[in-house]
Amino acid sequence: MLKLKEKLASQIPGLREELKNLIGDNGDKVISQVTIQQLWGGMRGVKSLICDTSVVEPVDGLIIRGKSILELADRLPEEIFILLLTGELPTPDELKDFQAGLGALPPVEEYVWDVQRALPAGTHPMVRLSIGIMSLESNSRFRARYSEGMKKTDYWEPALEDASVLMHKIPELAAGIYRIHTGKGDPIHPKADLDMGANYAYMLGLPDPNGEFADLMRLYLVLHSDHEGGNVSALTTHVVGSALSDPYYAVSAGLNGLAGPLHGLANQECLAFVLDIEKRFNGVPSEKDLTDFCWETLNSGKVIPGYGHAVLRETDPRFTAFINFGLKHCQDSVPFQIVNKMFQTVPGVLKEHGKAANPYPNVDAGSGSLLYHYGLTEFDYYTVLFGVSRAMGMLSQLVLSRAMGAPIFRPKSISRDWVKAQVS
Ligand code: CMX
Repeated sequence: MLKLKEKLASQIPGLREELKNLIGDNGDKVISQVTIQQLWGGMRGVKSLICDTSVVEPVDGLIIRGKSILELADRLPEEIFILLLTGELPTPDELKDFQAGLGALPPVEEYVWDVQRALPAGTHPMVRLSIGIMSLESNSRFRARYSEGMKKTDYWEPALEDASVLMHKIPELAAGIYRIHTGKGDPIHPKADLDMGANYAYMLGLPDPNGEFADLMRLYLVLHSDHEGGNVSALTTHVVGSALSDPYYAVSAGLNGLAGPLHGLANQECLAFVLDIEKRFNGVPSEKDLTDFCWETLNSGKVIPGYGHAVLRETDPRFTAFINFGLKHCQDSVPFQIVNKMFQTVPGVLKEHGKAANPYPNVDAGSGSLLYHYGLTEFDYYTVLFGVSRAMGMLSQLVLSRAMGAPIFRPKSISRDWVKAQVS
């Protein structure tokens, strides 16, 4: 891990200098404006945040540090974390150093499992994950260093230490949560010689005779890792971190946002939708039956999960990556066939419905059918997988915010009366 710290230490002074000059030379230039519609419209499209780890383009989708997500689909999650942080994919040496550093960290403490076991059986796995991360907080180096008195320019160092510990512990925590929540047995400790995706698959304890499930886990962790700074979980993490609450508080808060059905929980809803279809039609429905089912859903006031997006206006390339994986490995799976059928049918229905700005699938539309195929059938757990991956984006954004000395977040709110007076 030393090489990652050294790389960041060598980059940060230049980045700070660049930022100082950018603001010094152009601080009063206007880059965005806010309409009244946007005020009440979730601030959609208002350029008011900085996020250097990734951007989301309406048509091309997720771009991490200049590289499209499809270009990165075969990489390891650890490589993506380093790319997010530094803007560069690691050399084999840098990767090895980082993996060895993570592997040398201690496992999740036993008391954390006691906390998990004490929770009632009906506790949602996302609640377990959030509580689990908070129960690890006593490890925070950021909080310890801050209370000792630390220079602002040093904040990023303990933030990186916390981020690394969380990168190491979250997969183990999440896998243990799966085993406790589903009654499958005690948590399984990580193996030091496995990469993050393979380790996560191993710790979940599901059979994986040919390593395909580990491949899926690597892909899953890569595809969900980051999605710029304005989505609910990234923004929440940023806001909480800006108060100098340590990364444990900030990531736990971000995950609470991810747990919402319009955000990360959509993946659990998607598979429920697919299985409803399978049950209703006793298999893969005809196009006509599926169209009628979608209209029934829309006419009852519900959304079609996995379709639409606040920024994307085309098929999400992350969905494409999952479909490609499914076509290679899961063609016999009925839920996967239904996902494919939906892909051919739902955009037409949503276009005719005329409300959704984007009638195409997002990342959540396909992933559940693949997990289901490999025996991960408890779909209330799916958002936890999303969270394990998204923690990489949250943590890298946090470290960079501390490195750049980001101030406490405090936009100005105005009252409805103020707006009325303004327009009258
Ligand atoms: N099915 C039915 N109606 C939809 C729809 C869908 N999949 N997507 C959007 N709409 C509707 C909205 O509900 C909204 O209706 P109202 O005007 O009646 O409120 C209208 O179309 C306009 O919405 P939009 O501008 O297209 O979408 P938003 O930016 O407001 O919301 C999102 C984006 C993702 C919340 C929305 O598309 C949605 O609810 N999709 C289904 C849930 C989902 O898949 N979420 C996962 C997103 C990815 C993630 O963050 O993890």
